[in-house]
Amino acid sequence: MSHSLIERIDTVIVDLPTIRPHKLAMHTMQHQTLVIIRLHCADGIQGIGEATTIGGLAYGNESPESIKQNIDSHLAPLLVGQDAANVNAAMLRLDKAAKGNTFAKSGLESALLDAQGKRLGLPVSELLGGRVRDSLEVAWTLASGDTAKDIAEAEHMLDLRRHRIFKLKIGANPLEQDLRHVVAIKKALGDRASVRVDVNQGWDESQAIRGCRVLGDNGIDLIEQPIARINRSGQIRLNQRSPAPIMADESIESVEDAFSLAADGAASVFALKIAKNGGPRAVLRTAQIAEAAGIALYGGTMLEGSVGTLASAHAFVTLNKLTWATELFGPLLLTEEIVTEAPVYRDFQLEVPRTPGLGLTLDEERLAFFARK
Ligand code: MUC
Ligand code: MG
Repeated sequence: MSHSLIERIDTVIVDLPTIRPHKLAMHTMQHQTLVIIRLHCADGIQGIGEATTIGGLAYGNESPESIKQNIDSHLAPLLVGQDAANVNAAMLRLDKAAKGNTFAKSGLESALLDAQGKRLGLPVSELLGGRVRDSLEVAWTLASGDTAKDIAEAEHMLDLRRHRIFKLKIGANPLEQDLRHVVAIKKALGDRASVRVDVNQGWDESQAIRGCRVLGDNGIDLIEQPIARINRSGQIRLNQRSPAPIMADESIESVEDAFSLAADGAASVFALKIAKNGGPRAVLRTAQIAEAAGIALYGGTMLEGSVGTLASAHAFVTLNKLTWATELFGPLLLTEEIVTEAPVYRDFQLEVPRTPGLGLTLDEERLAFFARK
């Protein structure tokens, strides 16, 4: 009998404050909520994972509460008694019994990989085939909602040598106001920074035709999810006419979505997110579809804390080419940590640990303090 049988899976919801309000088209975050997963194995190994979304149900189909409930009631019972060392068989078992739920599955797959890495003494990146780099360039999102504040924040990040790529959250304000905001920030930063926007589906096609042209003509490097994910034909048209590249984010809710976007020619860049594909292994399947289709890659985030951020990072360091870098800054948006040693950000990069598993240890006291009662 295997010693690596799964004995128990615990989930806890953790609410952590953000350093400032973070304004997206669909929601303003005042805090972030993480679902932390602990997978206990018979050999004494504990794997940790995280399943995190943005703004309750404002962003995706799963909320922190539904993620916890679905793991506790449906997914964990399928895994208890199974061999934690066979990640493939465990994830196939979940996929066979449960549709969708990619956020919950991503947290569980991360925990299985963390456990197996600890068991074998290998970093998760090596379980995923091996890393081709040790660190990842990380963008910062300017989303205070105020142009002057955003410029000051960008200047501060450049001075610190922490970020030189900035993504601006737009789509909530009238189009012309948003365009003035972005162009003013690009003017202030000039060639010292790459400036991109994320519209989070906030425009209709008529607005996007003008928005993409003005932004492209004013030096904006990348336009993320300008229109609704369901408007596939509009995305195809925009991808053909926009002077700046179009990146798909919300349009990808599964590996199958990635395939059909690639087949339709609906984007020239994919935002890779472990939560939206079902885990670090699943997101690499989307990356492989993109690579085969000549679509460029960007390492995306659902603003996870340290656990989810490093689960993403271990997958992204295995990729040959990340043309548009990453946005794995989630832990830096939070005022508090629930791990003993926070991920290291230095010289515009996130360093990806070479220690076993994800390379993180939960701080049990901090976790208990911030856990939702
Ligand atoms: C998104 O839509 O990309 C990523 C960075 C950020 O500020 O928000 C997220 C979600
Ligand atoms: Mg986005």
